[in-house]
Amino acid sequence: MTDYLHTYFIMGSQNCRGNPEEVLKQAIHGGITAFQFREKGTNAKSGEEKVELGHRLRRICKDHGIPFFVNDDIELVYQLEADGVHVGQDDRDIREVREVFPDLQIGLSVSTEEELRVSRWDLADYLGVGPVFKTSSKDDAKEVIGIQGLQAIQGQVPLPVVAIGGIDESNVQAVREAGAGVSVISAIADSEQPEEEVRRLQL
Ligand code: TZP
Ligand code: MG
Repeated sequence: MTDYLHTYFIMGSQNCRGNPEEVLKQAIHGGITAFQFREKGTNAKSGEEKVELGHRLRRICKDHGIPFFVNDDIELVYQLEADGVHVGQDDRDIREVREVFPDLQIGLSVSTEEELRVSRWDLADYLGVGPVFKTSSKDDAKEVIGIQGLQAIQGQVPLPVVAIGGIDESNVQAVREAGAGVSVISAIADSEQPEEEVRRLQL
């Protein structure tokens, strides 16, 4: 597994119990290995507000040497000078994204073997696979695939995989045992103690 995928924190202001910058700082102190800015869905910021928050979070990551990814928004990748971008099946085509960003890290979401088959996963640096468990953080989440579904996809591609969806301290061990990286929104962003929560995910 690629090192930065070990504990990959994803969030936008809409996911946070506290101030997003504070949540991110605490998560970094707890030991996250990458961050993705995903300002999306109900109550998400847009326009200038989104860009400004992005700049502040980007700065925090830079100061701490944490790779900074942007979800989906190509323009924002430029504006924030992100280290990478994550795209879903319904977002920008990964061929286009790879063409504009030949040197950035690119992540691609995959939830089924069928999606994998029709995807240009060979253009990605890693796959985000899930939802492995039930999630409330994505309105249009696909069906839960379980650890078995995760392993089925892992077995088919020579790419590092980060698992997503409903991962918390109660089930993280199974994901670690499968050899996948762990990505998390709510277990950290909606925690009263983000730093401690990150530590509890470090099996
Ligand atoms: N893609 C599949 S599930 C999911 C995304 C973005 C949300 C994961 O959030 P949580 O709170 O860790 O279940
Ligand atoms: Mg997307």
